[in-house]
Amino acid sequence: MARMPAGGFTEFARRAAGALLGLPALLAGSVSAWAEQPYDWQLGMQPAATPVRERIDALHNELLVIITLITLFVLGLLLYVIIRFNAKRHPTPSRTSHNTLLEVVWTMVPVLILVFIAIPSFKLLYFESADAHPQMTVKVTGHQWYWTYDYPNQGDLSFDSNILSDAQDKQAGDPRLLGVDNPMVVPVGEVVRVLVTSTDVIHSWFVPSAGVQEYAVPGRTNEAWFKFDRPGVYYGQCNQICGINHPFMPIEIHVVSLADFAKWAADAKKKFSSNDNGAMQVAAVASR
Ligand SMILES: [Cu+2]
Repeated sequence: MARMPAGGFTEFARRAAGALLGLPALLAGSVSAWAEQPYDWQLGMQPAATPVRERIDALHNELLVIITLITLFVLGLLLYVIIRFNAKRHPTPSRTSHNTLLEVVWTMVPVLILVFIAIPSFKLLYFESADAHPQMTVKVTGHQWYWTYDYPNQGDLSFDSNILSDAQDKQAGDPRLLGVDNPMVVPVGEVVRVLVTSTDVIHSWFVPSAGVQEYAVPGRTNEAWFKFDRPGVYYGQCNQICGINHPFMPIEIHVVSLADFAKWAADAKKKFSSNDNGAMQVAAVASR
């Protein structure tokens, strides 16, 4: 897997220049190498890797245009007031305190803008919430402070995913604090339903490039879905403050071909067959 090169500022300058010249296609070859994680001097968000994230980006860009126009309009009004009505040019101020038409307009226009924004926003919420035809399911369970992944379509395949040490990260080629011992593995191009829950406190399963952020609430199951459109390694983190080791429960997802997934699943079933680690670790934490 290609990794983000270390030359942070050079990459930033290259990317900024590309964006300014409107030649992002030139960089397309190197973008895939950046897809999986944040990098030094990053501008904007991580590249989208799923249809949900693409739509999130689209709404974000739409809102950016609206926000920019509103900000420029307000800036224009401010400048006009500052220049036209300052004490020197306008020594006797007007004593007008009400203007019905103006008041109706400045109430209604923001309401209409919000309604206009709400329509694509609700559409996106529905699109994100669930896919009616998932091809497989992975259950994600948050613990203080690691994740457990269950694959109900693969027998009772279940394993824990713990953070690696700095030395192990280096050895595995993982970015610091983002690598795990047992990553989640899913096939590329398949609609994967994730069921997210927790055994102790509220966690949040957050994978930026997938556009998934789902609360892991004890006694409750939340649902999300993703469909990765290209293979690779994608990273995420728990983003709900969940205790002292909150920053040390990363998420690592390997997106592989269907054939590789079948191979991995067969191996994983053997590897984790007698693995009762999850229950044991929870018991160990509980008895502390
Ligand atoms: Cu957490």
